[in-house]
Amino acid sequence: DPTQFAVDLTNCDREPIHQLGRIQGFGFLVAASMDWLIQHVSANVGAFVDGSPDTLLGEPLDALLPASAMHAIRGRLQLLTHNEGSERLFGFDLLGTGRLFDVAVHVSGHSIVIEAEPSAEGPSTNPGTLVKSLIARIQRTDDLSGLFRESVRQLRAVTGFDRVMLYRFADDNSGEVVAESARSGLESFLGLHYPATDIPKQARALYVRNQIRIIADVLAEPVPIEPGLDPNGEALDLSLSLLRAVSPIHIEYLKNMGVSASFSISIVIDGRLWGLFALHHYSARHLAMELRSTTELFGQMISLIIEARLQKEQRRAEEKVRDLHDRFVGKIVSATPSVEALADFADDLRQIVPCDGFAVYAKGTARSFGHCPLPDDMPALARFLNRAAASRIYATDELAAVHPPAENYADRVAGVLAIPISRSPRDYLLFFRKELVQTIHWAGDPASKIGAFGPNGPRLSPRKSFEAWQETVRGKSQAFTEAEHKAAETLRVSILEVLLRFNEETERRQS
Ligand code: BLA
Repeated sequence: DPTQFAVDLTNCDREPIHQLGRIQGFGFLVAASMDWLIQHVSANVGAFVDGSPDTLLGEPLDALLPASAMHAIRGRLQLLTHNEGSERLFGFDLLGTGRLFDVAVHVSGHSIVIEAEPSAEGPSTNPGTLVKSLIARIQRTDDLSGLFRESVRQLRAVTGFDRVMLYRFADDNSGEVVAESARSGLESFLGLHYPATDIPKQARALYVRNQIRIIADVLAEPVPIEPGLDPNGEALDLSLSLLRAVSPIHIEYLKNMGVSASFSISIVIDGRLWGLFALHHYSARHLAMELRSTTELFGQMISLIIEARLQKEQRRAEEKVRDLHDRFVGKIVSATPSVEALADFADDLRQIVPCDGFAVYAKGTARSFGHCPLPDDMPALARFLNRAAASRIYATDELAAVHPPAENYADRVAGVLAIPISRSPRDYLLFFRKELVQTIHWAGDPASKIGAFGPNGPRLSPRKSFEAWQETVRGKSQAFTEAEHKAAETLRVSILEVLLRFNEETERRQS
């Protein structure tokens, strides 16, 4: 029985979070077979409709819903593509009683799933108008970080949550809070990193398919779906559900950080979970399904905008590096080019490949700038590179792992990119980076304000989680990107050409 899975810190990537057999009690769920017989209902159904699990299970759905609702639901189902996603009806008289519901319908396996929650009272802003004005404000920002800041600000204004964060995933699926808008007086999480395990892989996969999830009240008792297993022994798959109750381990995380309600919206780029908006509230908070759907649409539009901006930003960065490169080449051709003289252009070179330290190693001696190994450590590093870099660019974000003597200067250098610039003895331009964790600090109050932790202890808290991330990157620098590799390769070719031409001219003059 999947609902009996005992989850702890060691097995959370195997918890079947889409099949926990429970929903949140602010709405109810009815699942029917393809021939419209009721197969499952949530145990709280009696609070919303005239009936109970006992009287409803096995009955035809039209015993519960009027013909107008059956018609509308059939119509919505036809809008689904390959039975993926869910369709919605807002402010809909589902039961024919005059009471209005927001309704979501989707297909799960061999079931049609209908979820309903009472509609918000009072006038609501037209979703189209709202998204249009949100997007207009965001389009006016002129760079990515401005766009991130504006989007969290807008989401906070629209939802009223106490804190809105934009959480961006790195290639290793760890994440960083890249923008935050929070009610004053709250500790900031901006700039902090968390390990991949904080959002396990089945959750990340689920968030690509179903792009919003609310946890309206971490203290609310989840409501079981009855029966838990169908006659074939299977639990209803709630992947596309809007009412799904979430993993108890994540509830513990939220409680440990003092959060009472959470809402998150996926940012999916190229079919991958690029990041998510994480919204927190410090008391219970429910958002009407219509507003959740509006923010879901906002999430889809902002994903497209971020994708376009990332491409633009990348083009801009490439142009900038090309300009810097051309300027540098212009300067060395008019100087007296020699390998040693390259050190005079340290400032230009450091802009082309960003680093914390730079050195020119030529004819057995080094000229160093910033965070570098000591001169005595350089010859051993050069011998290591002679073996590693067969006249190619070599880069590592964890030098000590491949060259143990680097442990002696781990306090200054964790990663290096090396450009070989002559054959024998081999000379190098060296771009050093320091350990990443040294550059990121927890700025918050060191005394945790929360006294009690759940059964899994303090691990499920942002501070312990940040520490866990620090452990995963201990001894590593920021990795050298593909673009930086390319820039370095272009630099290598240009420098060799300039040096070669100069040597030829010198020889001609001498003969
Ligand atoms: C889900 N974990 C999540 C979600 C977030 C985080 C944003 C999405 C669900 C939501 O909307 O709340 C992580 N939240 C964070 C982080 C911060 C934050 C890092 O506010 C930092 C400020 N979580 C753990 C560990 C496990 C774990 C160690 O930290 C497992 C061992 C599990 N997290 C876990 C699970 C889910 C989750 C199972 C999925 C919840 C669900 O959708 O059912």
